[in-house]
Amino acid sequence: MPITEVEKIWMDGELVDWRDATIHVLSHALHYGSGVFEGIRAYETPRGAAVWHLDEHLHRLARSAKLYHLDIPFSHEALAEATKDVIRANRLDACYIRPIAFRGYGEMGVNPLLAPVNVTIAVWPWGAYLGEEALEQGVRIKISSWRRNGPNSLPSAAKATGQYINGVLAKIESLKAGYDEAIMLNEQGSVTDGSGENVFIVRGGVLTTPPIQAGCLDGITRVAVMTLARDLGYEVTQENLVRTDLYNADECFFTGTAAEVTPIREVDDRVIGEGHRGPVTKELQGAFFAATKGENEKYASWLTYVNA
Ligand code: PPE
Repeated sequence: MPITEVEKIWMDGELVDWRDATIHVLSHALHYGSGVFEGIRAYETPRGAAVWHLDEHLHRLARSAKLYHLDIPFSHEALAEATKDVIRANRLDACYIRPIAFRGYGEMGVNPLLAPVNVTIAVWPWGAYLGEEALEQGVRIKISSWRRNGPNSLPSAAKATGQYINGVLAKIESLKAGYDEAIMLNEQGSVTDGSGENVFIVRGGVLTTPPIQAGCLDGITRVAVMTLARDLGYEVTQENLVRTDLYNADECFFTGTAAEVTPIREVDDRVIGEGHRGPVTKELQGAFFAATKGENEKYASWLTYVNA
């Protein structure tokens, strides 16, 4: 998806011009995938831009960094302020936010421990991840022939840049085969997640999503949607799923910061439910967007106002 350029990027404590936010080709992270990152969104609300679950995202960034012994030279509070600053500097009402902490320039070789750590936060307007029409019509997905990296190889508890090369394989395979997105199974054959989304099914009015131990990212949208669903009176369970659970579901959908709540209308050429967005998915999408836009006071604590 092409990037929409804005004016400023926060880089190691300063706001720099978009074009000046560059790094050296011998940066450690480029060669060894030694970075940790987040994907966050800010939404337009009647009180201006508000960041969705900012603290949770920064906590997950810290957990990812801990796994790789990467010391982020900025506090949680400093990164939260920087996020608000860069949104204000670019005068954006709604945007995607990409903080990344990575091993920079100065050392070569796999050992990352002596390389400097750089931190940047970029923001830009980013529409619907899988296309605007996907939010209503749903997407067609393929179960990938590539297995998801497991807890003792590249642990999905961390959101590290190098780990995404696993999802890149699955995504390419699905696109070349004519689908919109992939879902990966783990080595045991249980469903994990998409290349950039968690997955839910609806069966007889009950929502089920794989447990994070299956090998999916501990998605922040996943947790928010579980809460929204329970608050709407739905039973929600976390259970291992096999591919036929997806084929036979009444409804199926993705969640993610970028993907938001995206219906899945086909899995491996099997039509799910009526072949378009189902009623439970629609209701959850409505609840999700109402919360992101600050229209539901119950979830006010999920938003951090940029101009508070
Ligand atoms: N699984 C994966 C593998 C994943 O990358 C994401 C986020 C999720 C699940 C959902 O997590 P959360 O955003 O916390 O609800 N993917 C991010 C990056 C996508 C990209 O293409 O880059 C995102 O949605 O920001």
